[in-house]
Order: sequence, then C-alpha cells, then structure tokens
Amino acid sequence: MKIKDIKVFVCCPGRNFVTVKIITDHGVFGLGDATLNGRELAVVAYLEEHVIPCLIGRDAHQIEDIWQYLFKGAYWQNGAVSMAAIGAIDMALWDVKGKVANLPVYQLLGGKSRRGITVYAHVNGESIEDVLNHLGKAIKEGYKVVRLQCTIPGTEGTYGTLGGKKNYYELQGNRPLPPEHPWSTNQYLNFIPELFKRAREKFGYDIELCHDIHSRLTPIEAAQLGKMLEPYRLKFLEDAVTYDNPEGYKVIRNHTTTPVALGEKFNTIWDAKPLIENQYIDFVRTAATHGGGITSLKKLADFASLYHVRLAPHGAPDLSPICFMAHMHVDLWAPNFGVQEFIGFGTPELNDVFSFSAKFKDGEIYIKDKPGLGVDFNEEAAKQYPYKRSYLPVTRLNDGTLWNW
Ligand code: KDG
Ligand code: MG
Repeated sequence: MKIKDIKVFVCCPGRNFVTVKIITDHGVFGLGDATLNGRELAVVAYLEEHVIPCLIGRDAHQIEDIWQYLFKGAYWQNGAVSMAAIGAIDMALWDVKGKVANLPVYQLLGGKSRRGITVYAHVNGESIEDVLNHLGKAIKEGYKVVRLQCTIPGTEGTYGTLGGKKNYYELQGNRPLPPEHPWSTNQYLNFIPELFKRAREKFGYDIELCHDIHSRLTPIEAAQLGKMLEPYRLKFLEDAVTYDNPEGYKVIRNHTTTPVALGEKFNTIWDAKPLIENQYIDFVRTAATHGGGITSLKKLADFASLYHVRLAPHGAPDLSPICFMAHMHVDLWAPNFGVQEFIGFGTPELNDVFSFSAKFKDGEIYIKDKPGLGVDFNEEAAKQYPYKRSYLPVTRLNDGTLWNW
C-alpha cells in the first residue's frame, strides 16, 4: 500500500490548526495534527517543501521506518517545527493502519488497559471566589481532577484567566502581534497557597487538584512553592521551571514532596530522558503532535514506566481533535497512564470542521470503537475558516525584563 498523495490544510475555526491527510493508492486515508501554536506556517513549509516529496511512493505500513527516515534522515534532528511535522505524518500513518486492519489504534498498541480515560478540567477565575464557584460546578459535572488557575491580584490579565470571565485563559483570535503581560513572582508566591487553602477548606480532599506554573519560577522558588502547597496535597505542579537544565528539577525534588509534571514542550524522548531516569518528575506531558507522534509516545510511555512515571498528555486547545484522539488511544493502552488534560469537546466552529465520537461521564472519557483514530476532517467546512496570524502573549517582569510566558 503506497502513499499516493499528502495534503496539508490550514484553517482557523476559532484558532489555527494544521491538518495533514495521507492518501494511499488503496483509497484509504489517514489524518494527523501538525499544529504549532503561533508558528503554524513554519510547519506547513517544512512539510510541503521538505517532507512530503520524500514520502510519495513509500509503503504506508512502514511507520517506524518512515519515522526514522524523517528523524535521522533529516540530519537536523529535534526541534518543534520538524517534530510537529513528523508527529502529524506518524499519526496519519497509524490512522491508515488502523483503518486497513479495521481496528481502533489502541488495539494495535496492545489493547485497552482501562475502561475510561480520567481527565482533568481547567478551572480558572478572576478571584478566589470566582475559581471556587467554577470548581463547585466542575465537581457537580463529575470531574475528579481539576487544574486551578487564578488571576494574581495586582497583575490582572496575567496567566490564569482571560478578561471577560472566559473559561480559557489564552483563546486565540485577533492577535496579529503578541500582547505583553506583566508578571510578579513575589505577588504570585504570596497568593497561590491561599487559593489552594481555600479550595481544600471548601471542597475537601476527594477532588484532586493541579496547578500550572508555566515556567515562571526559578528552581528554588518552585521548591518554596511546592513546600508551601504540601498541606493541600496536589496531584501535581506543572512546568515549574524551564526544562533547559534538568538539574533545576533536582533542586525542586530535594525540597518538596509535591509531585511534579513536565513535558508539554518536549519534542523527543531525549528531552524527557534525564528528568525521568533521575526520577525528578512524576508525570510526563508530551503531546503526540509536538513529540513526534504515536510512535514516540509509545516509546516514552514504556521508558517512563521503568521509573514509575505516568503519562499526563498535553490537552490544550491548540492541539486539534486529531491529536486529542491520538491521545485517547495511547491513554487507553498505556499501563502507566496517569491523567489526560481536557478542555471540553470544542466550539460549534471546531465541530463543524472536525468530528469524533467521545463522551464524558463521571470524570472519564469513553471513545467509540472505530477503525483508526476515529476522527474526521471536513475539507469544505475548513475553507470557511481561513488562517489568521495569531500569537501567544509574552511576559515581562515589572522592570521590563522579558520572562517566560
Ligand atoms: O501553546 C501553548 C499552550 O498549549 C499552553 O499554554 C497550554 O500550558 C498549557 C497547558 O497546560 O494546557
Ligand atoms: Mg501547561
């Protein structure tokens, strides 16, 4: 079964997505997500100019060999742009293989290890009261794990929420240039423990809680925060510091028993390797799109399992439903799955373009058994939502120093 054609689509049903469609000479096609938030067209160029011409005529069944060919064969290994391209091709090939075998992809990985996929919801707010109201609603809806983010007093509009009480803090839209947000570590560290204290006072300890720091702290500051949060027993603290220096995570580990999650920006298993083998992290958050596809996640899961590290794949809205469904299959299979980030089933525009069958019940997601990934892409609908350049914000400290967003 040969690869006959590969098409790349860019659309913006609420935010930009890059979708890859591999068409085989047997008429079967597969879909992959190549979305790299704020750098979408770089991946399109990489695919169209440097990847697709090399793949036409190859055997679509040779997923591993194609992965190695695109990775080792490029000479320039790693990097978000190239790994998003490889990730999308890989997902699409697993989709093809599942369709040909007439089996859902999780069956090809080794079958189900669980009944449903436990997810964590995002709960955001402009104030602690606001967050607690939303948390109460999430618990009523059945969520068992929730991530809490809150606007930090004095630095409104910063990480935590988006104005207008929208439930997601970084909706894309008309941002043709990156907005700039202020940040104060001191105000943040003074405030966050109070958020979790109040959440525990009001809702107790049955609900599991997490928090995303978005790499805004230094290792010793993150260690302080982890210690301050110990009484509130978090499931994990995410992205405490940038991962450029794994030893930073050793500092955190040496000072606190608050569990640590990291990896949404990892592009390969080698990014994760020192953090996992030194047991500095508890959850690895690599996405199929940014980490080189299902082939990469399978290896990462097996490697992480040797160190009791569990998967908690990235599930932000800048990953398309194709990546979401790829994660569903990996999560169903991986014996060391932990929890899946989940921001809901999407807007009407999104569902106009992508369709998939999944339902939420009692804090878990269940997918329908369909061959392949079980997701579809409506090319005609996508044409109604043309690409709009849009960026994530950037952050500056109060004195103007550029900081991590
Ligand atoms: O593109 C960046 C987003 O995916 C990221 O900001 C979301 O940190 C994030 C998360 O945990 O979902
Ligand atoms: Mg994150």
